[in-house]
Amino acid sequence: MSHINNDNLLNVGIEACLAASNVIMDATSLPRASSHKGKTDLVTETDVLSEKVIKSTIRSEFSDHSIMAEESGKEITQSKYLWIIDPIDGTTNFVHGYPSYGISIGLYYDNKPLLGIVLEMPNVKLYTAIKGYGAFCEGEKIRPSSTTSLNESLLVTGFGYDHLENWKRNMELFKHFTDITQGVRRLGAASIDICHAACGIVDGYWEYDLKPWDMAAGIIIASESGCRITDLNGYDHELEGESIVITNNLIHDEFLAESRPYLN
Ligand code: LIP
Repeated sequence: MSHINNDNLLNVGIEACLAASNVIMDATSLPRASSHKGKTDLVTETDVLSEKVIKSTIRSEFSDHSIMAEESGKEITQSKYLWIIDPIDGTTNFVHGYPSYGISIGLYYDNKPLLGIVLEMPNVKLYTAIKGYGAFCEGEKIRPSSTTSLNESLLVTGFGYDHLENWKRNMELFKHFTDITQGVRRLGAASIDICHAACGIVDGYWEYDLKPWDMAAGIIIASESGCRITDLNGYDHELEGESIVITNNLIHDEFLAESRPYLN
């Protein structure tokens, strides 16, 4: 299987993202009816339509590629290319009109991260990265912050829909880090939170129980900007792993040390 030009792959991904963003922006002036996938896990017709537009744009160029998408699931082929799609990350925010949601499209080749695209909305900002070529926001190269200690840091986290052991454990972490930092935010869209760490708006992010589509693109953008990424135990992060920690690297060891007493 021949390698496809990375710029071509990125351009098709961006085209898919922008087409879906039109669907989402058009929907913001309409009532946002939602149905429940779980107690607090919402889905809207706009999530489904955004996903259809992204998949048809990708399929029109790469009909044989594999796709994993939040609403329609997996379509695995022989291809080594796997597109991992979240059509609206931060759906709860979108439903309520809270201004932090976006589109996340990651591409993996042979199970390794290749490129990532996150479109932050409604204040539109496009984050992109190709493995080995750095990370960009609106075409400008991005770097993480240079904050060196937790007591000077602003962090962000999130809470999953299943209010079980990890959710309770994260409430304890939230309390502890709120106590020893300049603050912890909970904004509701992992892909946006991760891009904010990648460009230095926050100094670190952590979360339990994310789905691959919440973080696949963000992970590539954050690692290409120079962030450090592990799980909460300090081990290499895995897309199907239980937890993720992304920092500017300078506060990472202190963050892990402060987390340790709260981990199972
Ligand atoms: C959301 C994530 C968020 C997490 C939520 C949910 P969704 O994704 O972006 O970080 O805290 O539980 O998983 O469901 O809006 O695509």
